[in-house]
Amino acid sequence: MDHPEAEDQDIDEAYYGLQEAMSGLQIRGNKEELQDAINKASEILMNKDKYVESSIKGLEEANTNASLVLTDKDALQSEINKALDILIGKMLEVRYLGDVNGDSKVDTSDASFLLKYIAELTDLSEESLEAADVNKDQEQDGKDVTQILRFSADIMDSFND
Ligand SMILES: [Ca+2]
Ligand SMILES: [Ca+2]
Repeated sequence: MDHPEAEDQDIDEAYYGLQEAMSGLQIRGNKEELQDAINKASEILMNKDKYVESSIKGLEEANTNASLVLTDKDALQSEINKALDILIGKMLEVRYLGDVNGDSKVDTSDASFLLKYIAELTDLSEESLEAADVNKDQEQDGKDVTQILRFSADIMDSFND
């Protein structure tokens, strides 16, 4: 123990080396989930017409941010998680055009919800009204019901045919 200080320094160096190695592990955070979410979000964004416009607001921005994190070699796991949370949150808000009752499907029950609204038997939320206006003429009427029924019966692939 002639040079106790030198020894301390060695320990310090070893400690910092370990810390660096550990942050190195952190840097190689798992990006698989993020990649999956980005793929799904990109698919939605490529088929914007299928969705209620206001429901995909903010998705593009969240997807762009997530993509930046994905390509950032130094991205920490915490940053990856944050980007993933935001992106998934935005995707949960996404709603199909024609999905009047908001159950993530477009089928005959959406047509009957809309019929009840037209007959003034029920009220619909702002978002449901936007989802109901499938031909985007700013009105919820029989034409939309017909299109939803045709869509449900697979007679049309999208509301833009
Ligand atoms: Ca539905
Ligand atoms: Ca309409």
